[in-house]
Amino acid sequence: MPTIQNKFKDKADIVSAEVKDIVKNHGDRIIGEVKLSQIYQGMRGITGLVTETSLLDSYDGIRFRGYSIPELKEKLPKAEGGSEPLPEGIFYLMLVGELPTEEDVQNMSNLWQRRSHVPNYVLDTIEALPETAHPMTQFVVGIMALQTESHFAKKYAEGMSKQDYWLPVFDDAMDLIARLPRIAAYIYRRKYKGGKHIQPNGLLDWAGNFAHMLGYEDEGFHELMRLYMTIHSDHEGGNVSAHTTHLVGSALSDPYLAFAAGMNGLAGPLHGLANQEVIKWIFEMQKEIGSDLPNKEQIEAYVRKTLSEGKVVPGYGHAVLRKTDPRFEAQMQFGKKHMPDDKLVQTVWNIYETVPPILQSIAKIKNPWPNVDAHSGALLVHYGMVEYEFYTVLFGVARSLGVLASLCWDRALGYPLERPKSVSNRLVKAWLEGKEEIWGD
Ligand code: HAX
Repeated sequence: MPTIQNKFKDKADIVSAEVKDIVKNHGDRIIGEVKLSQIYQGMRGITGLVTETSLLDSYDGIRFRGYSIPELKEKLPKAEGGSEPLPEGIFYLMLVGELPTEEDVQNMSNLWQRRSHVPNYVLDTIEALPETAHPMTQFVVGIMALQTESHFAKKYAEGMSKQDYWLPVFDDAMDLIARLPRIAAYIYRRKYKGGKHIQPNGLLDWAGNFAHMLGYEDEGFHELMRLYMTIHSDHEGGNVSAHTTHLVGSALSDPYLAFAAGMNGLAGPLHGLANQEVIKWIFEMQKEIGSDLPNKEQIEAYVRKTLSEGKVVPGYGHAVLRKTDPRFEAQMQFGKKHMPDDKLVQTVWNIYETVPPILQSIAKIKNPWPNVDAHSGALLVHYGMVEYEFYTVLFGVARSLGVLASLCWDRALGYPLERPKSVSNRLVKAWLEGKEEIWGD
């Protein structure tokens, strides 16, 4: 049986030949036009990247290698007795483009298990930070400390052919994914559980072991982690964390440097930090209203107050999606199955009934529907994980699967340094007055 590394390389060689052919024979085809408003407004809708692992449709939502989340829930291998997909499976699918067998997933689990050792100096580096440091800061510092382990950085320094870049990048990606749960769990136990750390359990799957190291032995929480890691893994290439990882990687910065950069982007409140903001906002609403199950009128009044203060309603809206995020729906289904009577979860559902009509009435808001972050916190709180500042770290561990699979593809396909053209306001004004050409070199 070919190793995962050989299987990836075989696939990549085929795609690499296809890409060369596309660029050679069709490179002059025009696929869109760019409006001035788009370059001022976050480049929305400009197609500028190729990403293999997943594709986002505004109405259909995310598809991983063509498979929707409901399809993956059915088709990906599960843990024994479980019903949620194992994240090892989605990584395999994103990396090689084929659904894995049970054996493929077991092999991936074993491979990550073997690569999971985190050197003590990494933990010592985290310890050097004040406990009060945000968990995302501790996470990025941990990743950066681990960078000394980079195969790519070492091989590049020794001198390496471009043809060989993919292999040490692949090794770094696998090492990083294997080690992130330990780093994340270490930060959680350090910050919130008095430094009482829990040793890994080599018999568990990647997400199950992560849940175990965090200190949660409830099988429901293990199932939640498997689902959470799977649905948060990727969201095509243009989102801030994926794009940043790709961009920094394009400078041949090694996977540790590139992934840490992506995580700094995930730590922004308009991106991954929204998951902590949602729960914080709901807790504040409960406190102000004086009820742990506010009714819809109370929720509506609180939403209007949030908007009147010039703040965003966290967990709602999206740069690409124009309907309820299928990742929100997957979490809602999990809630209905495991905790239908939980008041916080019910509050999330009541917010879902209340917020969209309000946001729909505001013309400038393009998407009034909930995104992935609107639901995740309430499920975590149900199992006792109330420390919402930690939530984005969970997202970060999950996001490693997609962005690092993509980084392997970037190097295997030989994608070059990313360097879009920018213009100045002065040039735009001169161009509008017909005084200068905007198309420079
Ligand atoms: N509440 C209030 N106002 C909102 C809003 C919301 N939930 N969503 C959008 N708007 C506002 C924008 O702030 C913007 O206002 P200005 O023109 O005054 O700046 C206007 O509506 C147009 O925005 P848009 O075109 O609809 O949306 P964008 O593509 O610019 O932004 C965001 C998308 C996700 C950043 C935005 O919807 C938002 O801030 N949502 C709340 C934060 C959030 O949930 N982020 C997580 C997104 C998913 C994700 O990446 N998870 O990791």
